[in-house]
Amino acid sequence: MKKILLICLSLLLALSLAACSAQEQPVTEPEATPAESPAAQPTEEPVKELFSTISFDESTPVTVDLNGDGVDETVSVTSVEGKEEDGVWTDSTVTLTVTNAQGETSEFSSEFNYLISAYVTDMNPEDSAKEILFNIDYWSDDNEIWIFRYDGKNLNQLIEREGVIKKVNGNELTISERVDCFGTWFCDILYALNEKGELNEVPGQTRTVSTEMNPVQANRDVAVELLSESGTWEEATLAPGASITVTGTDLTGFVFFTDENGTSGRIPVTFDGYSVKLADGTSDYEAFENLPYCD
Ligand SMILES: [Ca+2]
Ligand SMILES: [Ca+2]
Repeated sequence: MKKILLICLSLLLALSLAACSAQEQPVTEPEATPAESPAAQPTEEPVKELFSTISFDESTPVTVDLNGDGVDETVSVTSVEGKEEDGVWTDSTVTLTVTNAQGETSEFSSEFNYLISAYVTDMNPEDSAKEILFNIDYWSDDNEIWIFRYDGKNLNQLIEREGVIKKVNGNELTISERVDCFGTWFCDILYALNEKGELNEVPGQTRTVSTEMNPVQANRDVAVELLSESGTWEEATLAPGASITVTGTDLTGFVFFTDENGTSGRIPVTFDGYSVKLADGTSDYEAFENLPYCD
């Protein structure tokens, strides 16, 4: 009987030990899980990833699928400096080349001074095409922008226009453009490319201008509007000798500034081509001191 009792006790002990070890196992398993979890993470990433704009130049050609057929093309740019040979001048050229997988090339080339910038971007994520932006300085700030698409064989031009590309963000481009306003030569304007391949100004923006003559000084009474604390524009007058810092324009009806106290203000103007007229009919050159003439 004692023997049977001993056997029973031994069995109970063995069972309880087995139960203990069985309970311990789940504790060790979760410890192994964190080490495996990084491999499981990619399934949680977003399905669609937006194309990021690529900047390229002569030293860094780009390999990218331009026309969405799943096969990469190579986009490159080369410059050849103009030279004199036997009394004959050859102009400088900058050439944009797309080479497809078959080695066929499509080029855009012209006589320009130097490359400012070149990008591959995706201005419409809904279609398979990507766009090439090509910005050249022709001569002494005569800047030209082209936008191309590639169809697998040829570069097709969407846009040719003046300006310097300052920023590319999807279908939006910030372009520095020539403007003659309070002694500044350029202002930055935001454009958006639509699905038809047209570049339009983004409405309701203030174009940033930076005049080297800031602050500028009034030499007569100038009708302005100052932004009140309640957010309304109130009529005011700049006295002769008052200094303002010109900050921007909407290129339609106002030039914006801050005054000596840091108050925001705007001057009602009319734009006649590139020139600016104040409310009393005088030009910005007549009403303010030492503004340089711009072309
Ligand atoms: Ca392709
Ligand atoms: Ca696209």
